[in-house]
Amino acid sequence: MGSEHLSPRAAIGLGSNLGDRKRTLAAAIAGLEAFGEVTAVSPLYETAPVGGPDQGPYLNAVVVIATALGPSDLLDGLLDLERVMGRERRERWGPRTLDLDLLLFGDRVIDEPGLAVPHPRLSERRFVLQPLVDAWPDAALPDGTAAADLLPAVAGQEAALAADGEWWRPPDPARVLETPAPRFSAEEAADLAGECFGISGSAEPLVGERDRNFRLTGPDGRFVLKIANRASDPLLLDLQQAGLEYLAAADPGLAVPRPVRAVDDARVAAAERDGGPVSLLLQTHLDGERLPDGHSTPASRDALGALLARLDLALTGFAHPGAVRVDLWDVARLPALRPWAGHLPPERRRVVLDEIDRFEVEVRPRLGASRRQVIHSDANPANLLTRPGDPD
Ligand code: A4P
Ligand code: MG
Repeated sequence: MGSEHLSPRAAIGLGSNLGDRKRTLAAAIAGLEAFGEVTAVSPLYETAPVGGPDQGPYLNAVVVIATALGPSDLLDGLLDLERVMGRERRERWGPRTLDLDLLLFGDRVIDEPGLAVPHPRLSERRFVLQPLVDAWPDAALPDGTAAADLLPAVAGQEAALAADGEWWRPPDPARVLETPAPRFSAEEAADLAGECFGISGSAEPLVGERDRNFRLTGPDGRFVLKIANRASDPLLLDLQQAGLEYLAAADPGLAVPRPVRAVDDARVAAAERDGGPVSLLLQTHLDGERLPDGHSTPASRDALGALLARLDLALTGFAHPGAVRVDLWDVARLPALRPWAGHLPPERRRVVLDEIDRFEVEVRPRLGASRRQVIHSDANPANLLTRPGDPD
């Protein structure tokens, strides 16, 4: 909370009326944490659309952050976040997966091309004012008008409480590691592949960390069937397959698995077994050998660097509502690991905590204003295949 004195408080309005609205807004809040410290989140309101064409109801909320970014860097960050989460810009005031508006920035008045603060339509809209006052009861416009005093004039606009309290807290990211991979035999896997993907063949188990994986071999070729961990977020499963579809179109020559759609054209197939839901992904099988443990030569590092560069280039422009998520592996969320430092011996703990402090002061403010895109960052040897007999 100490940073509140040092950093201006900014209020950000969030809106969504397409897709899984609540999930999108919760993920957006996880994304906002890159720009500063989230100090308050309003309840969630379902609101009737204001202006624009005929469209579905919105979910709206307001987030308050203490940020070291300047207002135009913050706005750039918000626009980037909208983009990577798959916002389509079609028409003004039209339906959208995610809209992020900078409502207030301390007591600043800004009137520049592309940035007006306070947000020009703030005082006319209950879908903004109500959650703003909930999250920041003494919020005021730069001229001193209390936001709460503007509420009676908009009381006629529809806004129904959709969720209060902790609606935005993401599921515990450690849960998927603690939930064992689902148990299925090879016969059951082959059976599921036929039912969900119309593919016949024999199945043999593969190793997997969180999911239950099988290699399928049959008349249609070789595939990898992944039976997802029950704790997996469905949006993230969809993200994996959507990313592979994007790669297939952007760089068809890239040696990555190709996703296969289910018989009902879903990216992630859904079935039921033992009274519970099962989510399945199917991808083409890549032939190759695992990189031998510890193998690292100039040639192999060079090849890996080139592959990753090509992969990330091909992912340029890829957007998906699941693209922002809370993950223990996300370097941008380093400070979230602080509580775990207690498990380290004292001398190493000091080094780690100092590094986290340095990250908060020096890296995080710059990171927030940097451009972002989805990239692949887990090229560890267990995730790589090489040409048989040629680990370079
Ligand atoms: N821009 C300038 N100032 C700001 C600011 N303070 N915050 C520029 C955010 N953006 C700002 O925005 C267009 C441009 O505005 C941005 O590129 C930025 O440079 P946009 O989001 O692409 O366009 P838009 O959202 O379609 O238009 P606009 O005018 O921003 O619409 P609003 O005011 O955001 O309204 N009804 C309900 N119930 N709930 C809603 O959330 N939202 C809208 C959109 C309409 N009706 C709604 C809701
Ligand atoms: Mg907007």
